[in-house]
Amino acid sequence: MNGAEGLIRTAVASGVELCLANPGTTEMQLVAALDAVPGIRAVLGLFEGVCTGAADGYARMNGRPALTLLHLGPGFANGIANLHNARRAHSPVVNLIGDHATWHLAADAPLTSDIASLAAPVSGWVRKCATAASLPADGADAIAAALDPPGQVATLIVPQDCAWDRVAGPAAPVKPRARDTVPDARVEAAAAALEDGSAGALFLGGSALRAPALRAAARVAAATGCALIHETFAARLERGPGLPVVEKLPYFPEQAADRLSPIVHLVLAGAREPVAFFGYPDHPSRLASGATHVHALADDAEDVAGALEALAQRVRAPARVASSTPERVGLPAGPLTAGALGQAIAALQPEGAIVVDEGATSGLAYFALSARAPAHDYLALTGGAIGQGLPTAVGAALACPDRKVIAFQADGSGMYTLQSLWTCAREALDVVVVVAANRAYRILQVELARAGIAEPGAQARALTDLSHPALDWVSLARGMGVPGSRAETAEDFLAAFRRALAESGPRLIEAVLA
Ligand SMILES: Cc1ncc(C[n+]2csc(CCOP(=O)(O)OP(=O)(O)O)c2C)c(N)n1
Repeated sequence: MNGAEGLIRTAVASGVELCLANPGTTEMQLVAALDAVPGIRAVLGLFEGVCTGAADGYARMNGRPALTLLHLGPGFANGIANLHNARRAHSPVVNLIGDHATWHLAADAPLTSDIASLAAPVSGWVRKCATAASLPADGADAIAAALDPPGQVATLIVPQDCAWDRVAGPAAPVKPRARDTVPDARVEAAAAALEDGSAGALFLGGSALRAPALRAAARVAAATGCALIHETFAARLERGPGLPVVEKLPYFPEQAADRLSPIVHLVLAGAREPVAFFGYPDHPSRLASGATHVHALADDAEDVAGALEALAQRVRAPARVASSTPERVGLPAGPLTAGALGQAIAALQPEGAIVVDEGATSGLAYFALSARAPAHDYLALTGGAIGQGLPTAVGAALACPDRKVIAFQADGSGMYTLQSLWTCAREALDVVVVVAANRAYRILQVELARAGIAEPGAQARALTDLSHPALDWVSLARGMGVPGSRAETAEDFLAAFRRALAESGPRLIEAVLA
């Protein structure tokens, strides 16, 4: 077999089941190998940011890496923003990037570029395959590297001659490293801090937002009275009956600092110490003041759930705590404000939904309103690089074909990777896209005001306005094979959302906000 087939056979043996691809000439052997070897579903994305964001969403829901198949430096570069988000989400992803044949690089043909330099900032592991003979083992190493706790982006550059030259066969899968156990001393220190009678909080992130860790955290809270707060942008937060309602740390630094200021002991589990999203004059980067003692219980690469369980035992927590019961918010009526939109989604989202929130300013109300909705997963924009929502919804739907995916999508961010809609249609993905059409880069208008620009000039207004011309999302969706409708009142939206939830396959609702 050739190197490409050896690599794909290795990937199948390693448990890989999905390849999100936008290939070119240098990937033709790899494309052919996806047919020669059964076991990997190949899904075309019409822009590389769709492929990389979908790999992120898939990993968040499935825990296993998908392959991306990308074309040299420029193709990879188109996928970097969502790999940045994947890196922040600690998602395992394996990028396969075809490159020119080793001997052709010296010719400096038009598509030649320094791929390794492009890959480095978003990849925890980068290797360029040297010969066909090593390609299958390089693939096994890449997959194990992606799964290295807590999960990371691994990038394998595959010169085309390595893909077409003959190899002896596939390589054996490499066992990924296990998470390290947290030393007792840290559990002890966290317990002492939370039991000393002053205000304490567990600050949760990464794998601490998954059910087993959340249940242990709830028990710690029951025993010590500590608050449960989670990082502002969760890769995957499990919510629902049996799980505690966890507060989200506010986004704006003043509000976040206010929330943290009464806390004497802040214990980190799976999260790093919170910092401001941006630097502002006269505001420190750290959100906790000098009066708050920060204790690191567990890094996300460690056994966070085990550490929280050990902490629960150490503080003699009850074996179980009364859990939240599902509680639906009422139905909104009248003008379709962002609040009404969030309320409508929270009121109707089905049990088992996966909610991908790139609603930006329009999504703010939804989070609290859905706190007691039936069991669901909530996925946020981890790295601030917008254009993540629709691709992540694609990946979540590919990972969980039996669950309804709701993509709560701000319009400006949605335009970065709207080609995702075509992949939804082609793969018949069960995704309901709700576009919060405020026809503005609203957050940037807020930031202009925060920067003291009370009356933005014509250019500043133009650079934050999306209303001329207004985007016609129903037509954009139709053009990519997704049926859509437009809602202008809460009642309109409720009717359209009910219909979309009752049907299967992709649907889009443009919610024109009041
Ligand atoms: C890749 C990338 N490009 C640009 C930005 C800067 N940016 C942040 S928010 C934003 C606009 C968001 O508008 P929209 O998605 O419509 O949400 P809204 O603020 O209106 O709620 C932009 C351009 C970014 N964060 N990431």
